[in-house]
Parts: sequence; C-alpha cells; structure tokens
Amino acid sequence: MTTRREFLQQMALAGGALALPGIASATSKQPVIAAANGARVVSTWDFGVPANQAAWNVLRAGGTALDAVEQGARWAETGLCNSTVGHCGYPDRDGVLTLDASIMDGDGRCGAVAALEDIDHPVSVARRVMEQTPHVLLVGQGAQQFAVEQGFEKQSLLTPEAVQAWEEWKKTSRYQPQINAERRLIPGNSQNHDTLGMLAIDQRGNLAGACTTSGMAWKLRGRVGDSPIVGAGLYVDNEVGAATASGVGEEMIRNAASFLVVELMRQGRSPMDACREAIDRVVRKRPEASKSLQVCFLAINRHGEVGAFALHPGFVYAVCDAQRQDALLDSGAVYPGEGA
Ligand code: SD4
Repeated sequence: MTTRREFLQQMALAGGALALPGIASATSKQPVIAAANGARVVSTWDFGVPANQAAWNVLRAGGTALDAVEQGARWAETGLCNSTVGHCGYPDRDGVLTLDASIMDGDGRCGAVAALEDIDHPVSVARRVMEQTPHVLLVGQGAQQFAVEQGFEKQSLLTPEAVQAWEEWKKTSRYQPQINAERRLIPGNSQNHDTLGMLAIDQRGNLAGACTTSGMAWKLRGRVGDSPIVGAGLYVDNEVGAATASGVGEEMIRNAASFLVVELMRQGRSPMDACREAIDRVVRKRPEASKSLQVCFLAINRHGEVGAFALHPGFVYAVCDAQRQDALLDSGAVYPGEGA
C-alpha cells in the first residue's frame, strides 16, 4: 500500500489531484474529487484507508452502501487497536470505557447507541436499533440490555494499555483534548487515531454513513459526544449527500453540524464549501475556544464529489473507489497551525 507521504508526493507531482484539477483552500491545496461513476467510500483519518477496504469489498461486489459502512466501521472497532474506537478505546475519567456509534441510510432510517459498555461492535448494535426497534437512540444500560438480547456478547473491552494510560492520566486528571491527538504517538500505542466517520455511495447511487468512537478520553462519566447524535456526527440524505465529523463533539452538537453540511449542499454548495462554512460557524460561535480544539468535517454529495475541512491543519481523509483504493488526502483548515 502506498504510504501517506508517498501518496501526498504523488499528488503534488500530479498537480494536486486524482487526475483532476486542484483548487486552493485556506491553508493548503485540496484536490477536487470528481463525481464517481459508481461506488465510492470515504472516511476520516489515516485508518480510514484500511477501513475503506473493508467497505469497498462490499461495494465492489454490488452490495449496499449501508452494508458497506457497517463493515467498514466494524473493521475499525476491532480490526485495529487504537485509543479512540472500539475495544481498545480509552476510558472516561472513572476508568470506564463507553462506546458511541450511529448508522444512517440515505432514505432517512437511522439508529444509534450511546454510552454502551462491554459490547463490541456498537455500529452493529446501532443498526439493530434502526432495524429492530421503533426507536433511534438507545443509551447506557438499556443499550447494553438490548445488545445482549440481540445476541451480542458481554465482555470487558478495556485493554491493559488503556488502564495504564488512565493510571497515568490520573496523576494530573486534566481534561484537555489535544488537537490532532489521534495523529501523535502515545507510548505503548503506536496507532493512535480517532473516531471513524465513514460515508459511502453504492452502485445504485444510494448513500449511507456510519460513525463509531469511544469518545473523548477522560470525559466525565455519562458524557456523550456527537458521533451517536444523528445530525451532529452523521447525517445522510439520498436527495443531497452525506456528512460526518470528528473532533470535539460538543462543537458539532452545538451547530447540528453534519445536518448543516448536508443542508448547505442542498443549497448548492460543493462538499468542501459546505464543510468550510460549517467550520466557519464553529469559529463564529466560539472564536476563542476554536483556537485550541479540533473540529473536522467530511462530506460527499449524491454525485460522489467529496470535500473536507477542519479548524486546524492535520485532518486527513481516505477515499476509495474503482480507480484508487488507498488515497489519503489533507483537508484545508481555517487556522494556520495546530492551535493555541
Ligand atoms: C466525540 N467526536 O466523542 C467524538 C470524538 C472524536 O476526535 O472524534 N474525537 O466528541
């Protein structure tokens, strides 16, 4: 597989595009991804590349976007061990690992779980909520009870590394989310990435999305971020497109951000312009706070065009389609550096 550095170098040589013209964003060249002739899947952060592969296997075989994003998210939940998704996630400040996930189909059906404990594959539990209940969101003990009733195994997901990191954190007990923490190496955790937000369009032109995370490490017990909140961390509408988010979820909830991105696309904005406007809203609402936290949006429209934008540089997103399976691109950003 092409490394990220190699890919970005190839991009530079190719004029900054996947064989397409590039356009300037605020702080970096960001390629325009052309309309897909067929299926395409995109997702957040470096580990989106292998997660996309899991989704692509479904799309390539003619499967639905919904099945594809579930498989992609499942891969992230167990296929890799990192500190922010699934079974290797870092716990809250009380040492309890809680998982949040959502899934949404282009026809508006959706399901989610929040503060789910001791159950692997929250995205699949979210899908069961969508398909097997009249509800959209189950939380905490009720979500766990439902998962067990659906045949999911109850098991401890907290790894010794996560416990060790928590013990270390307790020495200062400071809650200070770091910008792009997901891309920095943490001792004992060589693959420290972040929430997986994944969006797909299938061969029939249907869209779907999924978002899965263990949330912000060291959060207050009971804290729920944007990822399981439909409209905040994820929104999909076959008429327009889909959007997902990563970063400090409180900002996405305040701005109903993924819904906002989709509605901006409905008004005619490109995916990147829509993401950028949503980022601008975050800044306008909390100008000081936005200097020291990260928020990232990723969007795809119904034609398969893709765009992304972030508060601070460093957000990367993975794109996979019939032409290229391992593309990893830098988003533009409002601020020039990694923040205050
Ligand atoms: C949350 N948005 O729980 C998630 C976590 C995340 O970068 O994406 N962190 O707020």
